[in-house]
Amino acid sequence: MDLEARFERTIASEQRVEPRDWMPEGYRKTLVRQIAQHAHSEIIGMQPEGNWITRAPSLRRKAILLAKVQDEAGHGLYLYAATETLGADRADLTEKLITGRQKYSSIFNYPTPSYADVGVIGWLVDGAAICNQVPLCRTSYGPYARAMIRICKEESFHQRQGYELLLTMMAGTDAQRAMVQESVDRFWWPALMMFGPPDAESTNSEQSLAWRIKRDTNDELRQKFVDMTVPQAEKLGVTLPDPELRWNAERGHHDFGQPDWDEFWQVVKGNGPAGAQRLAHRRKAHEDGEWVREAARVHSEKKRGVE
Ligand code: BYC
Repeated sequence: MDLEARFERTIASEQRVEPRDWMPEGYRKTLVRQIAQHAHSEIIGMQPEGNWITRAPSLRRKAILLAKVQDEAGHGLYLYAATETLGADRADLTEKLITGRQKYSSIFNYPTPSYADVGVIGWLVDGAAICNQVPLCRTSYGPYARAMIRICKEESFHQRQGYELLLTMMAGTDAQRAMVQESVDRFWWPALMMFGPPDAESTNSEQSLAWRIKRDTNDELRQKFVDMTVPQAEKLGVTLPDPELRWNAERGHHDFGQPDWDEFWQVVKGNGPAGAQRLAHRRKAHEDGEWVREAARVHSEKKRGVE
């Protein structure tokens, strides 16, 4: 059978495309782009919360936060490994990240000045990540779909730890409740931006949906996230900072306002409030790790008997 027809049939019949299968070059490139951005997001995403590890208020909170941030490193590694099955080179992807030639999620360019941010990131950012990533367990490329299954299980632990931290803070003092509300006010709109631009401006969606790399549009997932989050906010006792937010019985969904899309594009271009700091930190970590890469290289040459 013609290779292209076989590929199309695999996609149409909900089978998975595997590394040794023939695939169109555009499909391979789109996957490397999306999976690399996702991997970079996990690795850069360690920084905003990592900021609080040394200052977590108890041993229990510190152990939970350490475990969560370590999980994110693991997610980055599974995802880089998935790009390698497509012929990408991890060192090259890292180089592209630290020189600003490849993107990572806009959300990680916002600072975390308050300890409540740890809870709010778990609740809203991991909550948004779950909405976006559960459908990716059914993405058409096998290694990516399988990596997403484990990632999603861990993300749901992350979301619960965030919500549990916020429930505890909301049952505390007025000052603690105010900290939570202030953090929700800062993170609500950036969390909505995580789903990407509105469908009309999403340049990649049409092709990615046709190839079943993406399973839902950006706006569909954003709506799902809002519908899921509103009752959680009510239970928690916080106000979501959107005057247009209300239940629409006719649609069976919440209506809500639009994020500031100019701000989104500025952040994506690298002009976010903590953008330069995040990349500088990642670049330094990479340079500081040079001796490890060098030692590993020499060790493997020794084992192969190369002088
Ligand atoms: N930030 O055509 P579109 C996590 C770019 S990790 C920055 O709709 P696509 C977590 C987009 O790349 C979160 N850039 O794109 C980790 C494209 O530019 P290029 C990351 C964005 O790919 C640690 C342009 O805008 N999750 O959750 O079809 C701790 C047009 O957009 C963003 C993933 O990566 C953004 N928010 O759809 C806690 C999930 N949005 O590349 C949590 C996998 C869009 O053409 N990725 N852009 O130059 C996806 O599902 C899709 O890539 C997206 C975007 C829905 C994000």
